[in-house]
Amino acid sequence: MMAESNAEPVLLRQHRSERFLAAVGPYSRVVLVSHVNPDPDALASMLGLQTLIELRQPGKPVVMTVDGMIARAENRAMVELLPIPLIPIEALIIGPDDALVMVDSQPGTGRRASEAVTPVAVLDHHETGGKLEGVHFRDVRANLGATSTMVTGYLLEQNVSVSPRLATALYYGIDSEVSGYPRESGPLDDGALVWLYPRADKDLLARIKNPKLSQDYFATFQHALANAFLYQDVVVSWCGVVPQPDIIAELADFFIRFDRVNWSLSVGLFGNLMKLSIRVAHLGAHSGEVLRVVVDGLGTAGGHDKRAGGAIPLPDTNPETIDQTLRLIRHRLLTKLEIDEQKGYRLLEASPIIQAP
Ligand SMILES: [Mn+2]
Repeated sequence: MMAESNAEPVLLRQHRSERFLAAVGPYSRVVLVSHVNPDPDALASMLGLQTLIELRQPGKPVVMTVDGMIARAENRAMVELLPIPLIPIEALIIGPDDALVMVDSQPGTGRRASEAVTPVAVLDHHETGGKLEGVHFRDVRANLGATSTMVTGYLLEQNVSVSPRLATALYYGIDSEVSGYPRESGPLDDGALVWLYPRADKDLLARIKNPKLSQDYFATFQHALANAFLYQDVVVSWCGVVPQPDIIAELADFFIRFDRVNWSLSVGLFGNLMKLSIRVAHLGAHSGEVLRVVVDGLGTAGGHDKRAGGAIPLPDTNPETIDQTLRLIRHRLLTKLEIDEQKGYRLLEASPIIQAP
């Protein structure tokens, strides 16, 4: 395990969970926020902290919010089936009596729609360093696979009894973050998974993991497969206009499994945002750094070692604007990876279409 980076020995004698509760203690309400289009780790972390605060500081309202949308079908199933009541962040007025708690994200990383209020507490596991000045409580551990692992630790420290609903959420929050290969996780993540699994509702978990998918999901895969290009061990796929932004990450995950590639970049358009997702087949690639170079001056990016995401706001969505931006992104990525752009070719030939039966 990596050493603690910024912890002072005196503070370590107190549980993190106690320091967290002390930080939100003086406020009359807690507002939990996360990154745009929250993922299962963000959702489960909010649910866990809500349970913790409601038990230890009874009577205090704790609000869970959504910034953007619940995009992936799995995430929608999680929110609907558990359920997780969320309030759109733009519908809230955050005042001086509110403790803003940010999970699975850090201020000033471009992952949120608004940074108007400085959080009282930040819990995160991303390598993308944010602006943490003025943040009273910070628990940032990039050596962990999930924020849900931290929250599970807090619940254990505070002897909170974890319901099947919460255990299911936290288990899926961690599992969905660490199930890729190679794994970006540590013994604490595994310990949390082992502790949560017997407590989780396995039927509910199975329903969350296997939601029904709409036709546009398959159409996006078709588009991305038909518009995937190889440059040595890099595959760049253009997903077109996507029905929801998270599918771009799903396609990057899909293409990185191709046995001839080590880098996968998927790009798609959602509204006027060009969204990018990168995956690397090995650890030590610092893909977040690479993607930041790729979008420099155009947009924002960040993430983990072998997984990263970014977004570029386009002035318009004319085909020429899209085409120029795509070319620039591809050029920058291949230059950074020292790959000859001229040697690219289409991943698949057009497939024959049979007569409808
Ligand atoms: Mn996370």
